[in-house]
Formats: sequence, structure tokens, C-alpha cells
Amino acid sequence: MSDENTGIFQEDWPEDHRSGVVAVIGRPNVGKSTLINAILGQKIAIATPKPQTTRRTQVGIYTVPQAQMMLFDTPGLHKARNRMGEFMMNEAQFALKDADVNLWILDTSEPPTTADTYIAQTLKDMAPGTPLVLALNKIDQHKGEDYSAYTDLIEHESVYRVSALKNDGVEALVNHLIELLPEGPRYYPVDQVSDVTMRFVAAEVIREKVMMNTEQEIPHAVAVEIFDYKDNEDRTNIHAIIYVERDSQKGIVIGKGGAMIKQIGTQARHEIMEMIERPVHLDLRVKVLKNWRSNESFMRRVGYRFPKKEDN
Ligand SMILES: Nc1nc2c(ncn2[C@@H]2O[C@H](COP(=O)(O)OP(=O)(O)OP(=O)(O)O)[C@@H](O)[C@H]2O)c(=O)[nH]1
Ligand SMILES: [Mg+2]
Repeated sequence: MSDENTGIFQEDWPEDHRSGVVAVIGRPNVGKSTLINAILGQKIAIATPKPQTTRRTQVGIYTVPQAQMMLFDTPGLHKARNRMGEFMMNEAQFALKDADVNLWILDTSEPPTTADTYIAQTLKDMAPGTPLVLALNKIDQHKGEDYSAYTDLIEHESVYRVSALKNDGVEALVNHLIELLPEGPRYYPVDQVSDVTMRFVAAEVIREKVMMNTEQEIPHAVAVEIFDYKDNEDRTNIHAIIYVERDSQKGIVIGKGGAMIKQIGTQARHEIMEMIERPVHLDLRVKVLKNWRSNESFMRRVGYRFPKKEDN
């Protein structure tokens, strides 16, 4: 039952119930989205082997009887090279500034990089008083037993070794994160796992399939707009437009005789169908919009909206 004045869901949670925000941050491609999907036990965020997959902060909501944790899945911190990159950095910094706990994911399949040094500095500058937990991820690919190169990067509250992909060590990490949350109410209904709509998830799944099937510059040059999303009686009809930045990219996404776009469509349709558990008709079109990553009004249209100055 929702209390109309507060929006807080009044249920029978214990007196010492905890709730709060955990900002999940780190370089691109270290496994932030994979870890959040592992914690929630279902896929809410797309994850690919290509860096800069996540573009917009998305909230994963983890609810147990004694706590509710809002996990902010942020875009990987990197040097911005266009307006889109600036948007992504803004999203990540915004999240880590206001979190109750910061969770820094490090990729132990390779040594720390200068980007990690930069993140350490960002955390010191922007969130000096916030408890910091390190998650050393991809331990399934780490060579040796020495993790000091990662743990020496910054002072931290605690450190956990995990494999998000194999769901190894994740439970202990989650239990500790809950201990660090302040006492507070349950903000979302127990069955809500994310803050985004199915329309957004559908666009993300399509973008993921384009990213998985293409190489080099294309994964970063793709944006997906859901033109129409209708739940009819017998099936859901989705019309989406895939935007790229150049004619040559459009040719690759369509493929020989339309083979590539067909493959992307089939993969996306199956996954969306599994998620919503009903038949899906998916219609994809590919368009070119030169330099859209510097075009703020287009970015807003596809959901990459800079916060207003006063919210920042
Ligand atoms: N071997 C191994 N691979 C992992 C692990 N966790 C994630 N990966 C892989 O790492 C790649 C990147 O994962 P993502 O979850 O997309 O990474 P991210 O940090 O969200 O990346 P951005 O959104 O680009 O910032 C994917 O191919 C994952 O399958 C792990 O524990 N072990
Ligand atoms: Mg991600």
C-alpha cells in the first residue's frame, strides 16, 4: 500500500530496515552491469565485451525483508571526446557524489590503468566522506594471488573478490553493502527491479544486439529510438529506428542482402519476447544522422538528457 503523501510503500518491514543508494562505478568494460544483473538474478542492464556499453545511469532495485538497495549502474568513467561522452561522465559523477556507498569495480584480468588512477582521484575529490567498497572483479581470469596493485589505489572501507560472470563471491559483497546502508524505509514495491520502462529496455536490447554483431567504431555510433511500442491483444508491436553516423555504417548494419539487420532483429526479438513473455513483432529501420553524438537535441530525444543546471 502506498502512502500518498510520501510515496513510501508502507508494509511490514522491520524497525531497523535499511535502504539507500550504492553507486556502482569503474572504468568501461570492468563488469558493472554484469554484476548488477548477477545481484538481481535477472538481466535489467545490457552488457557487452565492448567498452562504453552503458550510457545512462539505470537503477537496479534489490529488495530483501530487511533492506532495499538502489544500485546505480553508471557509464564507465573515461575521457569524453564528444557531447555524448560528456553526458556519460556527468551521469557517473552525479551518481557517485550523492550515494550512501560507492562500489568501485576493478577488472583484475589486467593490471590497473591510468584511468583507474584518475578514478581514485575523482573519488577522493568528489566523495571523500562516502564509504568506499572495492569489488575486484573477473577473479576467474586473474593470474596469481596478489591483488595489492588494485587495493593500493585508494583507501577503502572493505574489499571483496568476485566474479560477476560466474556469480562467485557476490552474496558476501551484497550482505556487506546492506550493512553499510543507513536505516530507512522501502521506497519501491517489492517486485520492482528497475526504474526504467520496458520501452527503454527494448531499445537497449536492440542496441546490445547491434553492438554484439559489429566492430570498431559502429558500437559507439549507434543509437536506438523506439518509434512505436504497442501492446495489442495477441502480441506487442515494436517499431524501432537504429541510428548510425555514416552511410558506410548503415551498409554494415544492414549487411549483404539485409542479412545483418535480420540477425540483429531475430536476436533482439527473441530476447524481448522472453522478457515480456508474449509474442513480439519487431520492425527495424536504419537511418544515418551525421555526428549525432554532438547533437544535443537528438540525444535528448533518445533519452540522453543532461540534468538541469540546478539539479547538478
Ligand atoms: N571473465 C569474466 N568476464 C566478465 C566478468 N564480469 C563481466 N565480464 C565481462 O566483461 C564484459 C563487460 O561487462 P559489462 O558488464 O558490460 O561491463 P560494464 O562495466 O558495465 O561496461 P560499460 O557499461 O561499458 O562501462 C562483458 O563481456 C562481460 O561478460 C567476470 O567476472 N569474469
Ligand atoms: Mg555497463
